[in-house]
Parts: sequence; C-alpha cells; structure tokens
Amino acid sequence: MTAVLEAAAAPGTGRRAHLRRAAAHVLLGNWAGTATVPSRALYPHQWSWDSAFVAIGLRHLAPRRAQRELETLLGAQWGDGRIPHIVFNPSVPLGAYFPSPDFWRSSGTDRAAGAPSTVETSGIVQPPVHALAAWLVHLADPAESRRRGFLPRVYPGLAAWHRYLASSRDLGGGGLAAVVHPWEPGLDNSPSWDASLARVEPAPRGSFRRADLDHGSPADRPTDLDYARYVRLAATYRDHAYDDARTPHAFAVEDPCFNALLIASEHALAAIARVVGADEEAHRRRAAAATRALLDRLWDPAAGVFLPRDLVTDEPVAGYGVSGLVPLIVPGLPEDVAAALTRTALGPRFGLGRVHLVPSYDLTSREFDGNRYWRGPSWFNMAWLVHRGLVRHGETATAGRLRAQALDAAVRTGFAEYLEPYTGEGRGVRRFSWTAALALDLLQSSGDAYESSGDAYESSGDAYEDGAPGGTPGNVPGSASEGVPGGEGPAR
Ligand code: 9WN
Repeated sequence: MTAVLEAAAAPGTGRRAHLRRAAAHVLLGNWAGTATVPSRALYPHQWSWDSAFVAIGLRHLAPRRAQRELETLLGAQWGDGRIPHIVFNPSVPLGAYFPSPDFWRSSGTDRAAGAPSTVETSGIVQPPVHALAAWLVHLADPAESRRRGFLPRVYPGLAAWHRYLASSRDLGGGGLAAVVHPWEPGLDNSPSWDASLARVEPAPRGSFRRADLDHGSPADRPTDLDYARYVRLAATYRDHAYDDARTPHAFAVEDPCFNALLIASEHALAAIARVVGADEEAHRRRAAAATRALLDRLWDPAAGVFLPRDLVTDEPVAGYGVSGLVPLIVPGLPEDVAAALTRTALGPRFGLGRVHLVPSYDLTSREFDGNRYWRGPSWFNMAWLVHRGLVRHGETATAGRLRAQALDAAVRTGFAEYLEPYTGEGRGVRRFSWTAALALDLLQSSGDAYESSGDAYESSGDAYEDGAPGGTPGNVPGSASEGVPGGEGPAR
C-alpha cells in the first residue's frame, strides 16, 4: 500500500498530478511510523483532529494507512471515553513541544478517568471529527475496510467517545458538549474566547517555557499572556485528575463548530452502526436532539450566525467567528438557517469569494488580525468544512470557487498552515499535514465550478486505485513498512 503513496509522489503531468504528488510527499514525510504528525518541527506528535483530517485525505491514496491513523489514535483513548488531543511520541525529546508529557502526567493520574498506562497523552480533547472520518475512510475502500474489520474495530471506541462528550461534557445541562480549554475547540486564540479567558489567572511568568517560538514567528502565534492562561487552565484540570465534575472550570464554553462536528459524526456513527449491526436509531435520535439543542442554544437569527455560549456567565459570546458558520455541515439544518449562514459567509464579515478562503474571524472587527493564528487567518480545515456545508445546501458555484481557491493556495504556499486572508500569503509552518490531506480530498470532490471551468486539475487522468504500480520503495521519507510484519506492529 505504501507503493500507492509512492506512486502518487512519482512524477506525473498536469496540475492535478502535481498537487497529488506534492500532497503525497507531505503526508509521506510527516508519517511517523504509526500516525502522521501535523508538522515535523512545530507539532512533532499525533494530534486528535489533525489525524481525523489527515485520514480523510489519506484515504484517497492509501486507505489502509488512513485506517491505521485512526486506530492509533483510538489506541490512546481513556477509560472514560475521551480521545486525548495529543498522543506523545516517546522518541521525541521532551523539550520539542510544550506542554510535554511531564506536564500532563496522564499515565500517573489516578485511575478514575482511565488514562492509558502504556502511552503518554494530554488530558484535554479536540473536536470530534473522528466518526465522520472513519465513515469516509470506509467508503473509500469498503472491501479493504471489510477485510480488516475496520468498522467493527473502531465502532466501540467511537461510541464511547460520543458518550463521554454527551455525559461528562454536558456541563450546561442543555444537550451540548462543552469545551474546558481554548485548545479544545482547536481555534486556540480566537477572539471568541477573549472575555472568558480574561477571567483566568495567568500562570506565573517563568514557570514554563514555550517551545512553539523556536519554530514559529511570535507575530503569528498566540501571545505569552494567552499561554500563561492556557497553562493555568490545563494545570487546574490536571490537578483535579481530569475529572470533569470536580474541576472548578474557569473556562467552559459550548462551541458551534465542536458541536456541529459532534452531530455530523453522530450521523456517521449511525451509518457505521448499521454496517456493524449496532443500534443505528439511537445515534439518529441523539443527532436529532443535539441539532435541536444547537439551534435552541447557539443560533442567533439577528446576527445570522451561531454564537458560542459561555457557561460561566450563561451568556452567548457576541462576535463573528468562523466556528459559527460550521453548522452548515449539519444534516437537516433548517433551510432558512442555512441560507442566513450562507449570506453571512458571503457578506462583509467573512468576504467569501473576495478574500482568500474563509477568515477565522470577522474582517470588520477591531479584533481581526490577519497574521495571528486563529484571530483572522484563513485555515484549510475551516475552508473544507464550509465547502462541505455549501455543497450540502446546493451552493455549488460558491463551493466550487472556494475549492479552486483552496487547491491553488495549498500548492502555491507549499501547504501552509494558514493564510493571510487579504494577500493569500502563507503563514505558520509549511508542509502542514491537514492542508495537504484536505487539498487531496477537495481534489477528489466533483460537481462544482472548478471542473466545469475546464481546469487542468481534472485533465491529467492519473491513477487513483489502491495498489497502482509505481514508486521506488525505500527512498521516500517515512515510506517504510506499511503492512510489513514488524515494521508497524502486526500485519493486519
Ligand atoms: C495546541 C496541531 C494543532 C491543531 C490546533 C492548532 C494548534 C496547538 C498549538 O496546532 O494547536 O493544540 O500548539 O498551538 O490550533 O487546531 O490541532 O496542528
């Protein structure tokens, strides 16, 4: 199967083949033996939602490796069902990333939350894209999925993950999952968290050392004050043994993107349940109930966007974050809500079609900063989600333009982590895994304006089949040993 990745990385003709080859090179280079790191330098471990996005792209090149990506993550799942946001690679030096395993101390926590003893992880979570990813991975090669028993293998863990979120994380009691740290929604320093985070006492200066600034520009990253608050929140959670009921949460928010992904994944879990002979209807009922809760608790018809809800004040968080557009992906969203979201995306605050991709925060606001991480820059996973939502609601022309922009930007910037929305210049690291993976997935999606414009992405006719011949085994970084006994654990 690695041969397929290598075939994709081998020379071909046309823009489509070029993108496929370049993206395959990124994913090969970032493969660390059992999973893909987001970036070799800045993020040298496995991240939860990154791996889900990676699997969604990897399925087009190497379905078995995509399955493996998700299985590795589930291998670090806690007894209470949580999927940790980072699974640490023991061969990476402690100082390479902060906070490191000695900060989280997961394997040393009391057994209440059931952290694994064989692998070190963080104790917080990230958005639940995993069941959606598992289902999409299955669809890419159902025969191989059946042969390996992929869905029966992942279903119990995914179901436990959703149960954890629906029970321990329903801190507001209204049927939505709460995040308890700004790293959990994955949009770390979004202005949407400013007011909630301002209540958090920063950890003392000098009590920790950031490793991210060794690789990233301070102007593109969160500030030191943000970090001091992130550290305080994580340390408090850790010191309460990651017990959601006992921890005095200074930060607790219902985030629209996190919950929209939970709902989309609950629908995917229903589809998986049907295949494995589990109770499909129970998942459909939970998805429907969570959709009602999302609309009741987070939809703001006057603003035309979903707003996070701060559970400490029990108030909505005003402002236009890209997270508020993501419910477009939710199956069965009322059409008037979808239409309003589309208008907001096309309007001045997000400027869809007039700026590069979808900015992470309101272009017209004082808080907007086009360079700094989640305070304005455009990210490829958000573009992928908004694209998916637009397609769902029949906005194919707008979706097609967004897709074309994303494909161009991914290649042009060397698969940048994010973009300055006005100039389209790459920011953050390059060779970023989910940028490569989601570009591959967008490349495969069809029926939109990109194809009908006659663009060369459609014309190279390169082979996609798993098992396609070609490649030079052994000389592509990270290419060794998929399916080779002993190389990545037991051959399956
Ligand atoms: C903290 C890995 C992760 C992404 C997040 C992104 C960033 C980490 C960091 O990188 O967060 O989890 O160190 O800043 O915000 O979405 O999953 O790519």
